[in-house]
Amino acid sequence: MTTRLTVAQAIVRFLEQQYVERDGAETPFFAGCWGIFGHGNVAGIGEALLEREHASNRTGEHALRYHQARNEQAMVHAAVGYARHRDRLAAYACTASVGPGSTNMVTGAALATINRIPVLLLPGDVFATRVANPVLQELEDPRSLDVSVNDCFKPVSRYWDRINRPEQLPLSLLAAMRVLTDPAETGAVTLALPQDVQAEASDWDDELFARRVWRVSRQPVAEDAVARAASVIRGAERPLLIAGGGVIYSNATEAVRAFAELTGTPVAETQAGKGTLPYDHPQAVGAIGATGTTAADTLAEQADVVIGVGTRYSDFTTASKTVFANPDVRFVNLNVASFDVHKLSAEALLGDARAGLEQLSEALVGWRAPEAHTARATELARAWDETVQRAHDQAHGPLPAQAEVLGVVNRATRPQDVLVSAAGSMPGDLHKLWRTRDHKGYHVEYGYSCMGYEIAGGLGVKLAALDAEEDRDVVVMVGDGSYLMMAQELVTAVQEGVKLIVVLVQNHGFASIGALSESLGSQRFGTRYRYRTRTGLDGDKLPVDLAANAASLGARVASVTDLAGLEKALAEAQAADTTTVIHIETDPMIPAPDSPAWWDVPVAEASVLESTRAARTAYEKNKTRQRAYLSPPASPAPSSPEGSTDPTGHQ
Ligand SMILES: Cc1ncc(C[n+]2csc(CCOP(=O)(O)OP(=O)(O)O)c2C)c(N)n1
Ligand SMILES: [Mg+2]
Repeated sequence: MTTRLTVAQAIVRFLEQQYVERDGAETPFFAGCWGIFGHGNVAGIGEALLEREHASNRTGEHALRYHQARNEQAMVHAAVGYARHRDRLAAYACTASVGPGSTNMVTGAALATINRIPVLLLPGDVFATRVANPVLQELEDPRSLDVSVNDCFKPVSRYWDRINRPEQLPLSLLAAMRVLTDPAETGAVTLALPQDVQAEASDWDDELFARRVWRVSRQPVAEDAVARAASVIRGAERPLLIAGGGVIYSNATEAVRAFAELTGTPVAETQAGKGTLPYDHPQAVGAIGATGTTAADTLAEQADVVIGVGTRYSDFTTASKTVFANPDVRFVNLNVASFDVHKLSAEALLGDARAGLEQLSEALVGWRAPEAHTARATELARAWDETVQRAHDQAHGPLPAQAEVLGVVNRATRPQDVLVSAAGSMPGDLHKLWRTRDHKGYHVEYGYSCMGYEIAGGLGVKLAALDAEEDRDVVVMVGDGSYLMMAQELVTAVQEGVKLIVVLVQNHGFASIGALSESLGSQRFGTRYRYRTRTGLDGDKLPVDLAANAASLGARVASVTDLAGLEKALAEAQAADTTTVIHIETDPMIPAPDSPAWWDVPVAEASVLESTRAARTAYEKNKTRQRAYLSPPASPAPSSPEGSTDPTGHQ
């Protein structure tokens, strides 16, 4: 049997029938489709979504839900926020018009791919038939008419294709689904859709539209690898486990806790892995790396075996390859992606985080880290928590410090509420200071650290919580710089009746880059929002009123001047049905308690500025601490039963 549909209609029908299954639970993969229409998709994907909305309204059948956004980059952020909160088991498609609408999505694509979060991008493309070319917004590359702006998606997509003929579609759709649902492969998937092809009809085999279930099975780690890793860990005196985002996505937080309690290993967390253990678990030592706690970073410095689970070891995690300072340090990595599992010359445990941790726990029965090590980790964590408390209670004036604002928000929110942030001084402060009490309670996008993710990403998280029927407030913390870059999805939150609580921290510029700039000798140049004078951008503060701006976008707004006001406004926002923006001004010159670790940001090697020359001297000293971690895995080969290690069974 066949059905006659356009390419766009076939895509929508196909997407509606894709399901994933993990641990026996089967759920639809696509929550819907975000879109902004233009001539490149209005009568293609746009028409197809309209037909399905009509059908759904008429008969109640399952159809792809359409969401309107204000900006294509932001709609990809919303899609990513959604998919991350759903542990990558559900995602969105995003349709954009040919040209600028499409390239607006490139940043979102990079963000998705870097964070390993699935999103299906459907940029419109120029006519495949080329009869009327060049069309409005066409690139016209004189070297090849086969090039369009959508080629920009290639390096930021895990799968990229252009559908030039209807016959090509089925295989590409299946390839897209394979990548989107594979935890080792996932990221942005781009199917560029020429505007004429979207509207072209074909007779499709009905099997294309049959319900299809993609199994996300928990790949166990090979037994010989488990045995090797266990022998390395058994030799450890100062082990440290690092929990990355893969722990959360794999639902392996309980397995980490069991492993930690069984072996006495302390647990540190990356940005994406934060929340793996509640902050007050005796073996939780908090944030690792450049924005790490004194507890985690001290333990990392001395660790002889580092067990990295579901982490890609970004420079923030490794403090630019300085934080693991023990000359004999060895790594054991558990990761579903081969690309990540071999990093830092680790003993490689390729497989699912939960399955692998269970295997490792079994292989380590009877072994514990020295009691003194476990007890010391608890002590160090307690000392850091006292630092956090002091930062919350510093009573700085006349304007509060940002750390105090975080403290009030942390106290006012429930354990299950989700904190969302992405760029500026907030992620580092939150990584160190936020007391996470639920494994989905902390959502900071720090793979791409993209200014503008905050509100759009928060909208996606809230949609995900609603779809999963979870009672969670989503609290977005955003700086004035990020807000000015991309605040407009507040309109979408209002349109969708989706409630966000946005805490907007006004400090008149880029405080984070200001502090970084100063530490690197660049004197906060270009980081304050000030009027131009004869000497530069060093006049009075700009007269922007972000509270008025938020109100103009339809949000409830509370403008507060102190912490008591913030507390009251948060309580009112929690009681409200609609999105609230709470505007508070802070003192940008008061940093959060410092992390002991370093971050490699190059300083000019030659300069007339004394501040730069001083910073360069410090830089060169720090550079000498960097390590390559090239020492090959040194574990013994496992002893095999029957004297054979050949997996094929041949002697
Ligand atoms: C899209 C984008 N552009 C530039 C940067 C570099 N950057 C990182 S933080 C920052 C300033 C953020 O300002 P704001 O949101 O006010 O936060 P604050 O630093 O004041 O806490 C900049 C420019 C970035 N991360 N993302
Ligand atoms: Mg700012």
